[in-house]
This record gives sequence, C-alpha cells and structure tokens, in this order.
Amino acid sequence: MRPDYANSVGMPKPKEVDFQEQFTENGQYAKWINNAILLPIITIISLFVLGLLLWVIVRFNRRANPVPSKTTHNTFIEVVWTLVPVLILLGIAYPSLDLLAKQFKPAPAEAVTIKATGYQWYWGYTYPDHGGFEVVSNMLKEEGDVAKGERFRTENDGPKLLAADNRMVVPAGVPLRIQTTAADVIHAFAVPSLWFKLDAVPGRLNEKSLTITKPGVYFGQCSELCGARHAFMPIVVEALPPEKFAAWVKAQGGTMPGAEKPAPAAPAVAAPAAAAAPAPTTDPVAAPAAAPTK
Ligand SMILES: [Cu+2]
Repeated sequence: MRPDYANSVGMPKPKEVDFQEQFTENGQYAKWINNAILLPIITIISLFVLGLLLWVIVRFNRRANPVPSKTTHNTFIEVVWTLVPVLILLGIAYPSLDLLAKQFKPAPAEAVTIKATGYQWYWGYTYPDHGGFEVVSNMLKEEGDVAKGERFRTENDGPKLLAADNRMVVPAGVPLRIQTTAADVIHAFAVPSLWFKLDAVPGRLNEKSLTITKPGVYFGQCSELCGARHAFMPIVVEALPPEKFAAWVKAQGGTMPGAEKPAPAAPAVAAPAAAAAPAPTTDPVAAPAAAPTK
C-alpha cells in the first residue's frame, strides 16, 4: 500500500547527496543559492587553481626552466587578483544577505502561532490561537518493541525512528509563527525540508516565520544533544489544506479564531509524559481503540 504521506514528503531519500527537496519559499531560495551560485563558483575556482598548480609544476620545474625569472612585481596581475575576488565575494554577499533578511522577517499579524516545547524526550505542540490545547508527540516504536495492545509504527506513520504518534498539524499556504522553548534542557526544533533549525531553550522563546507551500508530511529530529534519548524524539509536521486544519482543530477540542466560544472543551490528545519513559507502558491513550487480545 502507498503510504498516505507519499504525495508530498520532506525526508531523507536513499542515495541523496543534495539538500532535501524544499517546501518553503526561503528553502527553495536557499537551495537555489547553493546549487546555482555557490557550487558553480567553488567548482570553477577549484579547477582554476588546480590548473595553475599543474601549469607551474610542468612549465616551471628546474629541468624545464633552469634560469628562473627575477620578476617581483606585475601591476596588472596584482590589480586583477585583488579585484576579481572582491567582485566574487560581492556577488555571493548580495543573495546571502538577502536570504538572511528574509529568514529574519517577522511573521505577519494574521500568522498561525504554534509553540513547540522540547521535553526529555518528546515534543509538545501548543496552539495558543486555537484555545491553547497541547498535542504531545512521542516517537512510535517498532512492532516488536511495544507491550501487547500498545500502538506501534506502521508504514503510514512514516519511516522508522522518524514517525510520531501525534503530529504537529499546521495549515498549508498560510503564514506560520513557530515558537520554540524547552521545559528541561536545551533541544532544537529542526525540519530540513522546511529549511529551519531553531534552538528550544528553557526560559526563552525563539521564533521563526514560514509558509509551507504544499500540503504534506515533513520529518525532522531534535538537533541538540539533550540526553540519553536525544535520538528518539522525531518531529513530524503535517501540513493540511486550511479547511482540513480547521476540522482537525475542532476534533482536538480547540476553536478557530473568530468562531464563537464552544462549551468547555476536553483537553486534547495529550498523552501523559510517562509514555516517553524507556520502559514500555500500558497507556490507554496510546493504545489503539480496538486492541487485539491474543
Ligand atoms: Cu531533544
């Protein structure tokens, strides 16, 4: 069966040497700077220097050139080898600073805010614009590693070590304001295909604005060494069309901004923190509704 995240997906692919495919405007711009400007310049300079070295080795060794020239100055060459690197650096600086400015541009007022909190060792996603509910996201274990009746990873959830039980659901095509913080130690919130890596520091709020161009699923990982299970706190961002996002918010007991206040909502899918503990738990929230009894 074709996994449901296969339409538009940000994740590492076998034999990939380039950056991952980008699903934000800044990401596409940055990847373009790398592939269209930096890589060609680096390649040309490297080949040029290699050519000069070979020329010197062949043409000016002691046998080929027994009487060396005593020249110490050549104004023309000195001007050229100063000016050309200056122009190359200016050519690189312009798009680099432009990208930097775009990356630091604050989110517009109508952006959807999601706060990602790092915990040892899982993520919590809070939706302050939608009633403030929190979604707790734990890595899905493999079938053989869970207690009987507990939920395990399937192909639809994502690749091994990258799949999570509850995803960070966001609207696609809408500006997002991602805020990060942490409850215990420093973590880092990073999704390569959305072109960001943002430290999650206790007592601080870091902010990033971005717009995901296509609905899809985008995988990332905690990127700051945060303890024993650092490698097992994946990030899964699922971008939905705005109307599906609104339905999801409602299903979590949240409210859309502008909608009238509902009856006191039950807290969302917040699974207890204990589910992150190394020992398998028999957490009823994490278990599938129809647990097989064998
Ligand atoms: Cu971490």
